[in-house]
Amino acid sequence: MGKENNDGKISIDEWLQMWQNFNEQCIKQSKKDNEEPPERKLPEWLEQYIEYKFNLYDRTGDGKVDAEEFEYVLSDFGVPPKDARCAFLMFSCNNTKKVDLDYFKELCIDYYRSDDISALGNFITGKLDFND
Ligand SMILES: [Ca+2]
Repeated sequence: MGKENNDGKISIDEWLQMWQNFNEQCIKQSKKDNEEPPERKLPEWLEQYIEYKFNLYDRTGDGKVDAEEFEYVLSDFGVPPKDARCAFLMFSCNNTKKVDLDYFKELCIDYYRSDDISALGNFITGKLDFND
């Protein structure tokens, strides 16, 4: 898992290093086992973290996250309600997608593993500006 500094945040370098290590592990592993391609795999701790996040968002515990829940939880992280709502609309495809744990996982895989800046998973943090 990424090492934390005193500010409680993982630095970009640490984060990238962590993924590089993980990718190398996956590639080694998939060569050995002849398994599925490593692109969509997540480390065990991250799967657990995603479930934890999902449960955090799903305040009513009904197995899906709605815009109000998303907005409420993100406001704790300093994300403006307008941005949170907008991000929710993006990754829920205008509220046509039910944001349950399976879909949330898919989004997270996009977020963590995709280089595509337009991948919907990039919106799970509620951040709309990727330039900082
Ligand atoms: Ca809910």
